[in-house]
Amino acid sequence: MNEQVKIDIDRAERTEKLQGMGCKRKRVEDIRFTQGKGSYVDDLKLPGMLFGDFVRSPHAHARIVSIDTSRAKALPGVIAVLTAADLKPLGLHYMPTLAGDVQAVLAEHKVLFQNQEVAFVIAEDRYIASDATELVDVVYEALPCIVDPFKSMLPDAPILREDIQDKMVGAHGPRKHPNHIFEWQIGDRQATDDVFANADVTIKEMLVDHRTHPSPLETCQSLASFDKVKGELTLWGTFQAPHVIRTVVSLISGLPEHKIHVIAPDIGGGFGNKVGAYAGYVCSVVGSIVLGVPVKWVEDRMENLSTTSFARDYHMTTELAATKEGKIIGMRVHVLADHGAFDACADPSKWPAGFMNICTGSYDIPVAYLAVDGVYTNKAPGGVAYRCSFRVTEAVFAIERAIEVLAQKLGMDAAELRIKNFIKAEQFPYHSALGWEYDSGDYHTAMKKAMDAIGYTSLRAEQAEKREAFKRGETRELMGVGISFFTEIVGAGPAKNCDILGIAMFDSAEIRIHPTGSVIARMGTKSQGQGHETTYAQIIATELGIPADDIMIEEGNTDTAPYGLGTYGSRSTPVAGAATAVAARKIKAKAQMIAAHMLEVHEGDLEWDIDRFRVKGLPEKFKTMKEIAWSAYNAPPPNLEPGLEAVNYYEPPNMTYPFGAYFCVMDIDVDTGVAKTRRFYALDDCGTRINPMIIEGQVHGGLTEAFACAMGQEIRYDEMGNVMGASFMDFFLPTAVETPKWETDFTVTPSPHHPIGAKGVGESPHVGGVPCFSNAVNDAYAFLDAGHIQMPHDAWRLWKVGERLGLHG
Ligand code: MCN
Ligand code: CUM
Repeated sequence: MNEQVKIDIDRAERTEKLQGMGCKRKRVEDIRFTQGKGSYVDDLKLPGMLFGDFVRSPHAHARIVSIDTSRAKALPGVIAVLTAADLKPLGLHYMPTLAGDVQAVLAEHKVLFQNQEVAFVIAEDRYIASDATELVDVVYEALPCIVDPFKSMLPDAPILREDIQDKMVGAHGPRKHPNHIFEWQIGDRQATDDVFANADVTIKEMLVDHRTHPSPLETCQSLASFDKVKGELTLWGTFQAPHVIRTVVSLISGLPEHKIHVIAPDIGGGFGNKVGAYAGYVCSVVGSIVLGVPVKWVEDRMENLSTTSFARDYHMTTELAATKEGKIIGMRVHVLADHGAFDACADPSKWPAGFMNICTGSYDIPVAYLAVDGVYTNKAPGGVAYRCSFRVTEAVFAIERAIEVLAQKLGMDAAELRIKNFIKAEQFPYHSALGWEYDSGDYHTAMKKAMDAIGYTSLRAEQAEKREAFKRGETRELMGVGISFFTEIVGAGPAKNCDILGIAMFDSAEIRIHPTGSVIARMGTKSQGQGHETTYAQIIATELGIPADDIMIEEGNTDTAPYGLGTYGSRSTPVAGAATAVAARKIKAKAQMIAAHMLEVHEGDLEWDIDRFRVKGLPEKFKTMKEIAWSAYNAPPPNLEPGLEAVNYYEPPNMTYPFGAYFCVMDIDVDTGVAKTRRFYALDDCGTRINPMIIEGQVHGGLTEAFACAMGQEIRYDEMGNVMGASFMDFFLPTAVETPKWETDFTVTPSPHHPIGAKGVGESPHVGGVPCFSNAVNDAYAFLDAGHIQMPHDAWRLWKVGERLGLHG
């Protein structure tokens, strides 16, 4: 074997040992998860711990005439019953929301949605607490309610929020009606109107992204323990953003922030449901402060589905203008956003409609205008949840459905229309009409790869034949080909436009190398299943040449982790992932000085080689990172402090813009409305890929949730404001039986501004998946002049489409 081959093998072996970036490293957290050894909030048991449960409103809108807690208090085992009257003297009957509104912790004079929190019973165990909630006597006087957001701002609509009815300027400007929350506008209205007035072809469609819910396996929960002697509060909870919760608790309780210890242990799925602050958290804290013992609150499934953060409920009037050749020349969108009874959207402060203005999508659209009106209704609050990237789900749904509607009007193939309008690779960084700077992309390459993989041309040929056969009465099956080419915007975000409660949306990493060369690293983010313990270690492994197995990642304890804004909006990789790389590089710079001292050469004479610094031209003279670590504690160079650690707070210069090309082939039985997904192909480009296996897992999960939303999931209300989908009897949660098989693929277009070129991926499959399914369904019926068919596409609704089109004979 010649010398070079030996060197190559040695380097390959050393690289493999690291299990660094690009490696399909197995998820280290799964060892405990698959053995049932995870530690969740409900696993925590403290001495003397009590349990809280809510009395909830049966009405969607009603006046509270009286609350009598005496029967409940008399039940043995009941310790206390809190109502708004108890919280009011503490100033805690309302809490601030992340959207600049206030939300009732316990309802005072009125209830505004079904299952709203009215009283909090604290008892010796959960069952007693639950029994006692039925003994709290509340007298209500029902009021007319608003379920349809289009009726919110009618002149004679009942005023929902009497607490702010005189406040005609909200957190985001003037309010047009007492039930109006905000109007948000962006883009050049006049120029857009002019383009529409003169366009060859225009389309206009009301696209509804219906209300749904993330429904993580583990519901929202908290455990508060107040130490009266030390004046310290420890709060365990299902928090996607533990530091933000600490700050919020400090601001609303008046407890100094250093005396609040927030801990998010293992979390059984978040999906955006665990970003906001909930009444249950506040009540467990107040309960513990008042009683001096730990108080736990654990939501049940119905409470989770009907009260904590819902998703979507965007009613989007979407218009496109184009030339007759199919060049899109303008976009105009008006959104009516149903925010429920309180504006508790978890958006960055300046973005009341999230990043909805990414709605020009992957296309080079010269002018656009977007206006969003947020309104109150008698429904649960929330809105930003469920793999949404701050309303990018809605934005992508709007553009990807609209482009199909336009293709149909133009009589053009939907893939061809997309390709014709794509932003070209050489246009990046691309400035969109609605204000974003897309960092990088190569849409044409991705689209071509996807079309070849799915066999697009032959699918269309097969579809044409099937349509003819259907018309001849030879088959009762319709075939749809769904396409979605999405552009995401993740990694909130640059301080110039992203903050939460005034705190800039940076994130952080602290890396500490121990004398023996093993590592602990702590982040400001918090995994809920995304595999952070596995993947951050891979970044460090590659950057510092230390095996990932020697690196422990810790998140979720605000006492030990550096301040960070948490995990949502697929921001962990774009922001904390960048912080990790930068902190590692700081360590590496110091390590180089130590290595130079050890090898008695000048720093500039050293070069990095996988896991060591070696002397240029003398590869046999080297010091491994492990050796350097020992030296850092044992004999650091003179004038250099001992130790080897670094922290970085990373403020991203821009967002990252992942993208993808998705195709779905669907067969629908017109007589039953049953839709079968024959194939689903997803090509994702998230820049540099840290762990391809975790990415694939993220894509599988996100697509499964996209399938759920598009094909059946819904939080529906009847005209009385009764929530119809608040249990898994009614709310569609796909199992392995219904879930299609996923085909995944990728291209790699690194982010030019991210230290390792990585973009986020966690939400992409959901963002791209929902319109892909809906487009497949719509495409199946398109040749029958069905018009736009609204989601969700469950069998009952598709059967009704068949009825409406007279297909059932
Ligand atoms: N990753 C990678 N290479 C990339 C990008 C990401 O290997 N180029 C890996 C990351 O290292 C990380 C995972 O993929 O392990 C997701 O990373 P990222 O896209 O940065 O997203 P976050 O970690 O910030 O996760 C948030 C995102 C959101 S907002 C929702 S909602 C969602 C999602 O993640 N909720 C989830 N995926 C989820 N997956 C699980 N299991 N549970 C949830 O609650
Ligand atoms: Cu919008 S759901 Mo995720 O951002 O936690």
